[in-house]
Amino acid sequence: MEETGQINYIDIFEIKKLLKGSFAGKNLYYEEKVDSTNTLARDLASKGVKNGSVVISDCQEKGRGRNGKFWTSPCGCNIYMSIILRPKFSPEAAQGMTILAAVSVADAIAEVASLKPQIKWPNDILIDSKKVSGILTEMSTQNMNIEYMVVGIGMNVNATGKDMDENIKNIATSLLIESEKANGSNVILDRNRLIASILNKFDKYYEMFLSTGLSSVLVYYQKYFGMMGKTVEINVNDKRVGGQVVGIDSKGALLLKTGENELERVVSGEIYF
Ligand code: BT5
Repeated sequence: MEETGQINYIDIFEIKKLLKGSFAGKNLYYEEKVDSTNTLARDLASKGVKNGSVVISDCQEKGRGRNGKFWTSPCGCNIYMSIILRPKFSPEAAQGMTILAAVSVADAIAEVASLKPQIKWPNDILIDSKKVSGILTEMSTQNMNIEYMVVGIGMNVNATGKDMDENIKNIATSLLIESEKANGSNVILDRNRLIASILNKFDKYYEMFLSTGLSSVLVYYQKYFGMMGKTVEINVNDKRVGGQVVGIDSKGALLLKTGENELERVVSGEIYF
């Protein structure tokens, strides 16, 4: 950790030193500025870079969320990275990667920043009900097989209020803002440690997923899943579905109790509490 006022640079040699696993991040690509790490990762993946390669940038000019939404990506303070996967599993199982990334991010926040994150299915990490991280999973398929996947992770680390535009000011937070709230600390956080921690966790959960399936990862996910039993509304393809959250199934879909004996399985959507 470093004092406020100092910049914590992203240093891929430092990250490499901290990596424990042999998969995620073994090949690291770093660019000071990109349009979007997901776009660059897709480009590299289509040119054949290795399974487990990771693209990191210090800032993005066209950071993307889901369905054409934006991801605010100021320079010098946050994490923007994308993991390239070339899995053999079916496209149906792909949603599990968002679950893996979410639990990896939550673990890293707890480990490095000692904060208490919550996962808002499917792709948001919140602290104290505000969004600190988002995940954008994309894939390219050929003949019903996955050619490659890109798991993009954005995390607000040392951003302060002035780094956040009007659109997100009320809904977003950063690890630094939450550390100040929790324990008065204005010590900036080490992005290299956070990146390495996310990748180390991802390695662990990916191996678990390949050997025993998503159910074993969901055991860890439950720790951060703040929605069990809650009554929610969810937008599914412009349709609103209301119900009580009763779980997540083995493919990563949300299970909603919508009536006395009715269960709806939601593959993706936007939740409103
Ligand atoms: C997401 O989408 O949350 C996925 C975000 C993924 C970003 C990473 S960064 C690395 C990689 N490269 C990319 O180009 N993208 C990935 P979604 O659930 O659709 O949420 C988008 C919404 O989050 C926006 O409409 C805003 O309301 C809000 N938002 C935008 N920027 C934010 C930020 N920095 N912090 C918190 N919320 C933000």
